[in-house]
Amino acid sequence: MSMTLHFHPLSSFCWKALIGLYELQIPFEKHLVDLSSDTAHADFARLWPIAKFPVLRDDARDRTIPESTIILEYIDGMSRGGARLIPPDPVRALECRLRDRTFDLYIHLPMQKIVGDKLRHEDKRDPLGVEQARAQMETAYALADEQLRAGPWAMGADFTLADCAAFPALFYGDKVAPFGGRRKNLEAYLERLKGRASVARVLDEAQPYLEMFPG
Ligand SMILES: N[C@@H](CCC(=O)N[C@@H](CS)C(=O)NCC(=O)O)C(=O)O
Repeated sequence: MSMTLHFHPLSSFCWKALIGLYELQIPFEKHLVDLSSDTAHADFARLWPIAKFPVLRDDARDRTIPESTIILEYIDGMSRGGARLIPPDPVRALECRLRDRTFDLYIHLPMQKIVGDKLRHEDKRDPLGVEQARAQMETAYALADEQLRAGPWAMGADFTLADCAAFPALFYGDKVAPFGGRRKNLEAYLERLKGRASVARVLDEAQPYLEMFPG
């Protein structure tokens, strides 16, 4: 097998890549990176100096692909059955990428900011940054809730890159900045996502690690 995903089962951005890999049924191996080990961190940083996972290594093509969105763009079209994560129509493809960016930048990253802040020593906390992160998530929740009025998926009938991005952002987002009871479309969408086979598999595999989540 030529492709290896360097990952951690609790990492939300790894969930995004895994959902896409499972959706397209791409064969790959997993390498769990324990960033608390200096050696593992150094090895990983040699692969991708930014040292954030997921990173996909494709030995057959001698390519190293970091960044969850880029990984999903890379594997799109590799599936045997021809399933795609990006709509073929260029206008819809652009909208799909915009929704992917919106989930990542305005829900997922602020969620990480809030979680990261909880992990800091009290005198290193950033209350203003956390307040801004919460406000940004609220704005993005409202936008996504409106866009999901029709559903069932972020781009309508087909499951796409935007849904891969949505699940980890909303799953962890709802834990640190709950939208349940307030954003009905988003709430129903999160439940639909949990029922999707690729997502259910990711959640199942993460189960033993979930209690480590500090949010
Ligand atoms: N923009 C990146 C974000 C990746 C990211 O933030 N990964 C986190 C885990 S969810 C990570 O590697 N954290 C470890 C660290 O920052 O040391 C992507 O989409 O892949």
